[in-house]
Amino acid sequence: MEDEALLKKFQEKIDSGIKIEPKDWMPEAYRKQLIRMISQHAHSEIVGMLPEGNWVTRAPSLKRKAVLLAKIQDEAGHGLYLYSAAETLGIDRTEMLQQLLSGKAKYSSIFNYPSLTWADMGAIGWLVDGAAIMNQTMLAKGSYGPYSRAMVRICKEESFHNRQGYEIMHTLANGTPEQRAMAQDALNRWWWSAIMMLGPSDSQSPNSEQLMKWKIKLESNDQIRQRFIDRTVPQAEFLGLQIPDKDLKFNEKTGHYEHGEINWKEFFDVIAGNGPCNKKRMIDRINADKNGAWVRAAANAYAAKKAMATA
Ligand code: FAQ
Repeated sequence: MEDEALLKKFQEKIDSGIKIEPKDWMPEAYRKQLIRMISQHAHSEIVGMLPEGNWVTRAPSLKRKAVLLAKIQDEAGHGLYLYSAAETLGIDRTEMLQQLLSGKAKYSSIFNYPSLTWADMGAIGWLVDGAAIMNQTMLAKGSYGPYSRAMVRICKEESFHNRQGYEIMHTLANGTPEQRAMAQDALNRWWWSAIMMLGPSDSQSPNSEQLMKWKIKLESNDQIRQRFIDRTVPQAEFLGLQIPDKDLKFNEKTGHYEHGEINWKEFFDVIAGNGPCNKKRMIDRINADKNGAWVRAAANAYAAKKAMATA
């Protein structure tokens, strides 16, 4: 009975737009869903550094290199905000990282595709950050205080990432025929995976209903996907590039673009670990963890020594 009364009060709070804070009562399932989502999101940020890291040493100019480095460092920062937000729910970041490194935890499907040319740095910023922003501006209005506040800050930085990607695409699309071909090739390879990273279609999304009731998510995967497509197609047109979807058409009545069939088999294969780069991404993260062990040990030793000195 007590639980039912608490649940009712909890739902009323959410329905009236009051944020849930770490020390507030919350159903165990709400806490677990948030840990699942926030930790997957944090892992995505740090695994997401890898495809771009591939081009740091081969950026076409010092300026491009500096901007790319800044973007990659931002992603590490996003990981930190998100691990911290998850920790407010009673899980330790060491445990979350262990779940990632053991292959138990998920991270975004999109980062299991290779970054083959410099134009991919443009396509990732334009399409991947573009899709991420579309989702995250919605998550920034979500019911859990620490996650929604982290999202506000992350979205500001993602906007810069999105612009830098579009600017790279714009430069290439207005460059030599070879550069233009590189831009088109990158769009061809990243379009469908960017569409898919927004999650399975609503009919195949087991978590959405409960997440929307709790206002962790305010819109469904398909709603966000539609908004992303509606916003991105005119941007491709402005670049003079072709979206690789022969069935894409604008519906005058609805005011939305209709798209071709999405290859959900590919999506589920990728999240099951069988994408082109899943194994490489895990090996790279495991090595990064091993190579960073001495830094963590030194930082902990320094903190312990400082604590003893002030005790
Ligand atoms: N990849 O029931 P739903 C970024 C899983 S950040 C892998 O619909 P939900 C920034 C899902 O976990 C990108 N798995 O799930 C950046 C569930 O499995 P589970 C990351 C996926 O939670 C840019 C199952 O499928 N953003 O890009 C994916 O309601 C450039 C059923 O799905 C976030 O994580 C996927 N794409 O909706 C960084 C945002 N989609 O856990 C570097 C926060 C679904 O039950 C460079 N997360 N699954 O075993 C979300 O908004 C949601 O979790 C969704 C999925 C929308 C991703």
